[in-house]
Amino acid sequence: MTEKSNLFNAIVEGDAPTAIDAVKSFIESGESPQDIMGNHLIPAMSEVGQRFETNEFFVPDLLLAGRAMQEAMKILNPLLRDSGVEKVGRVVIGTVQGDMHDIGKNLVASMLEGGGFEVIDLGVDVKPEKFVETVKEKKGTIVALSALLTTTMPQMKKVIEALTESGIRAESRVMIGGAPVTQEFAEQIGADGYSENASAAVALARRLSV
Ligand code: B12
Repeated sequence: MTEKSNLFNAIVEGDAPTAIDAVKSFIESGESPQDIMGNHLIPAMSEVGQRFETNEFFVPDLLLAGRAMQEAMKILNPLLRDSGVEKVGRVVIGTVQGDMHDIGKNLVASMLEGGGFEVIDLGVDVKPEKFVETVKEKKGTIVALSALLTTTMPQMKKVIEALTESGIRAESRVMIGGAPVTQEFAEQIGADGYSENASAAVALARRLSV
């Protein structure tokens, strides 16, 4: 078995100790934290999602895979934080109100940190006012919203409305993502950008911060 499939399988199977060892050995062999995430961890979580969709996996499998992923990220996060030489911008990220999914949001946050952004992670189930409060602290902050439920997607529009009502919409930038979110939806609610995955989110944030 190759190391790549070792890490991929460890995440899919929710085997945290093997995932940790595999991540360490990738770091030792010189693979960048961004590549470890993009080439192994994200594809593994996508596989977990697909297996759930096809009833091959159930909630306990998801939780185990999510935990293995978090353990792997604990090793990568400090490296990602240190890899950006100079901060290129500030992002406040969170999963919108009513939504508890955070695996994808956490990946985006880590990739943004690795891409040189200062990231303020508000967690899950975040109220629109909380985003507004954090944006007010500093001009030019990018708001990154995640939603995994079709029922919570309208909350993204609520955040944009709250920014408008507070008079800070013009000076902020809003990017959105999550499995059910599309470019079309982003345009519909007046978001400034959408990206499909964590790697593309970094390029998008860079575009929005110029
Ligand atoms: C894992 C999971 C859970 C876990 C969450 C654990 C956690 N800590 O996050 C648990 C078991 C807790 C869970 C609970 C529920 N879940 Co759930 N869950 C999933 C599952 C299988 C995978 C999601 C995931 O983590 N994917 C892997 C990550 C890496 O992908 P991602 O999140 O899409 O993120 C990527 C991109 O979208 C993007 N991205 C994400 N966020 C952002 C943000 C920005 C700004 C940008 C630019 C990009 C971006 O980048 C990420 C990395 O590339 C999905 C199915 C699926 N295929 O999506 C169902 C799914 C989302 N869940 C679903 C449901 C219904 C629920 C529950 C309501 C179940 C229930 N009956 O209780 C609850 C809801 C609880 C709540 N209030 O939120 C449905 C939603 C259906 C719908 N149409 O809305 C899905 C689609 C499953 C299904 N087919 O039924 N779930």
